[in-house]
Amino acid sequence: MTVKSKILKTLILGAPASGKGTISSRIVKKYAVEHVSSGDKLRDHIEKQTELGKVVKKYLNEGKLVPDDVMIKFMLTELNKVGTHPWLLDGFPRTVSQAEALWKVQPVDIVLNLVVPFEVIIDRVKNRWVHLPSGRVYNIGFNTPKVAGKDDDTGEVLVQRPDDKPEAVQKRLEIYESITRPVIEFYRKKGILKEFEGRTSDEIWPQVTEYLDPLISK
Ligand code: G5P
Ligand code: MG
Repeated sequence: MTVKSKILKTLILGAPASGKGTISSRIVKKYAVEHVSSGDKLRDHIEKQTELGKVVKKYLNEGKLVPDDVMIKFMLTELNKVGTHPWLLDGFPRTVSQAEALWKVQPVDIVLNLVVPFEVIIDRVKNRWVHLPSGRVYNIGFNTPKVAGKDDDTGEVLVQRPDDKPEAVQKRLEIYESITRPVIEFYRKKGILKEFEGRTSDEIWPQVTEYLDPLISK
C-alpha cells in the first residue's frame, strides 16, 4: 500500500553498488516519494547524447567524479523540478562541497547510509545488468530478469555499465573512501544520519522500514 509521506527530503548514501538503487525502488513503492538518482539522470543524458551527456561521459566511463560545479548546478535544477513533492535523493551529494551547496538551498530531513562490505560489492557488480531508459537494475542470482538480457516491464535490451569493469570499480571505491566518506560525517554532525548494515539488500530492507514506518503518516 502506498501511504502519504510526512518525510519531505531524504538522502540515501552508500558505496558504489551498495544497493542504493535497489533500496530506493523499494522505498518509492512503499512510501510516496520521488526517486532522484544523479547517476541515472547522467546516464540518460549520455544515452541521449545531450550537451551535458557529452561533457560527463568520460568521467562516468572511467569511474571518476563529475566536477562539483557541473553537478551542483545540474542537481539543484533537477530538485527544483520536483517542487514540493517529497523526494529521495540518491548519488548526490558525494563531496562535502556538494553537501554544503545542497544544505544552503534545501536542508534535508533524514539521511540513510547503507553499509555493505567492499568484498560483497566487488562480487556483485560483475552480475549487474541495467535497463537504461528506466534505471531498473538486475543482478543474476538476486533479481534475475525473467528473460535473459531483457527488461521485465518493456522487453527492451539490458546493458552492462562501462564503469562496472574491474578497473573502474576499483577507482570508484577509492574515490568513495577518500572523497565521499567525509559526506557521512557532515550529516552525522547535523544529527540526521541513520546507518544500516548488511551483506544483502534483503537484510537491510527490514531495518529501513522499521526506521521509516514511525515517520510516515498512514
Ligand atoms: P551512480 O550511478 O550513483 P554508484 O557507483 O554510486 O553509481 P551504483 O553503482 O548505482 O552506485 P547502487 O545504486 O548503490 O550502485 O546499487 P544498486 O544498483 O542498487 O545495486 C548494485 C547491484 O547489486 C545491482 O545489480 C543490484 O541488482 C544488485 N544487488 C542489490 N542488492 C543485492 C543483494 O542483496 N544481493 C545481490 N547478489 N545483488 C544485489 O554514479 C555513477 C557515476 O556517475 C557520476 C560519477 O561518475 C559516478 O561514478 N556521478 C557523480 N559525479 C560527481 N558527483 C555526483 N554527485 C555524482 N553522481 C553521479
Ligand atoms: Mg545506483
